[in-house]
Amino acid sequence: MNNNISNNFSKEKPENSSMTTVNILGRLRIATEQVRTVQTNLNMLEYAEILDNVGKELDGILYNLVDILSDDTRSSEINITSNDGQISKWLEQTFSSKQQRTMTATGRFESIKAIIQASSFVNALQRQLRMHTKEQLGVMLNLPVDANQLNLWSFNMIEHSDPLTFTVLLTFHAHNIISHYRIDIETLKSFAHALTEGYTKFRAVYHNDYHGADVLQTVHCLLIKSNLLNVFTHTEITALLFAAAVHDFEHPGLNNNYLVKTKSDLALIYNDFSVLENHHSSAVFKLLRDKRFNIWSNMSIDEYRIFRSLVISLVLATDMANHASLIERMSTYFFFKETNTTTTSTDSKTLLQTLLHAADISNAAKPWPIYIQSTEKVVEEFFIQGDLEKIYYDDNKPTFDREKTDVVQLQIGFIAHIVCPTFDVLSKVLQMDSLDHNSKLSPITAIHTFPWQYDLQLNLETWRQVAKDNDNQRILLSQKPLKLNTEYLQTYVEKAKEYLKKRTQHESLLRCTPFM
Ligand code: 8BR
Ligand code: ZN
Repeated sequence: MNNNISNNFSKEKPENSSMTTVNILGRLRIATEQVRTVQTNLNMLEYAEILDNVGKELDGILYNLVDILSDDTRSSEINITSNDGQISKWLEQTFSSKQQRTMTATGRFESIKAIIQASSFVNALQRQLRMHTKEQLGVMLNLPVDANQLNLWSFNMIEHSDPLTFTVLLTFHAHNIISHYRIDIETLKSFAHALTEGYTKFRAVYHNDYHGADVLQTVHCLLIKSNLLNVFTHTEITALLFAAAVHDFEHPGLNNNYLVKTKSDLALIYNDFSVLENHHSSAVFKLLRDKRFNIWSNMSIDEYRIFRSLVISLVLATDMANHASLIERMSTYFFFKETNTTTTSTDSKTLLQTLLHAADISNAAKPWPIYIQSTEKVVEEFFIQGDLEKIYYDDNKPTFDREKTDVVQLQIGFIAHIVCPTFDVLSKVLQMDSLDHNSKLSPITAIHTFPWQYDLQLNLETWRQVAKDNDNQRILLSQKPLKLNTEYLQTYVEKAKEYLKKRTQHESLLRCTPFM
């Protein structure tokens, strides 16, 4: 029998094979060469053996490739097309990077398959969690919000005062963090107050205590509505919630680009590298050194080391420059789940980072009234930066010029190129529980699988409807500060709803019609 083919393949197990790109390309070339030159006079058994060997070799190559692709020191880029060249440039510069980074891995999943298969919706842990949530900590501490409200995707943080205090207390209680680490409630309250002081220090319009609380609540919501509670360790869940709460601590309302460009102290301290994110993390750990705020005093030294390293890597990953590489890594893992052939070891950290990143940009995936309030704030913060660039740095072409920036195109670009791909990858990885059945804001979400699915589509479609009319001045009530005409925009929300309804009907019709 012609056995050349098996002789040419390495007998190593795929996991042990060398991982250099050159090695992989060489092995791939041998594999394709052998298939191309296979003799035609073989019997079925011989063919089968050759195919089996080729299959094994390709498996090994795939293992190696995914390890290379999932290496988070690699850089990724995104290609963006927007009607507005300046907006495309901003999206590309802000959400992709060639920066190099090494991070230490902690817990590992056996495989992406394990993530998906690990749990069913109704499981002991989740039931336990809901029990805890029902205990009336809110009543005990006289909090303005009850725990069940925080379980809603459509929860609107803006409607409540002192948001970090109740969100930290309720979410930490719901995930058993207060009792597990024997955290003193007064210390936790003092910590939440100190956190709020840091978030409000620079009076940033958007990156303030509301944003911190909102990201924490959103991460909590993603955890309790998905199958993830079974997948992560308690330390990982604690690190994720804590990182969410602190991830923009002491944000000055100016972005990394500005801090680097103006040679700020912070940029010099961190050598231009994820300047803000380094500061958020460093400053909060400094806060924890103070006994009055140290909520982790009962955590063991070993656990604290893992926890701290994880929190740092999660906060650093919120640098939007990591967006492209993060989504690429997450998609690579999903590829293996989809092909259903090979499983590969993957990193729980990547999933935790993706969850925090998604929560960080989730305002665009929330019901329109919540999203539009956040947008007004985030864009006004951009414009204040633009004003400063013009006044103090004689910059005639600031990234965000309140006179010139097309807010509609900015939002279309942001949602279509950044938010949708992020939530798409989450939709593929997660299984979600039933949704906000009592949501008044977007009742239609209840029939969809994911809480964000409908709102994301509606928000994007609304801006597309606005863009069609090309009447951007009418959507503004005031240019300085930016005030959007929400009443007028509501007419476009209605148009978008109609459009989506028709499109859904059309799609279901197509699905029911054979041979179309
Ligand atoms: P941080 O909150 O960590 O800064 O990351 C979120 C970033 O996403 C913002 O700084 C901003 O660049 C971008 N972003 C968000 Br969130 N909402 C946006 C919106 N509605 N329009 C444009 N960019 C947005
Ligand atoms: Zn943020």
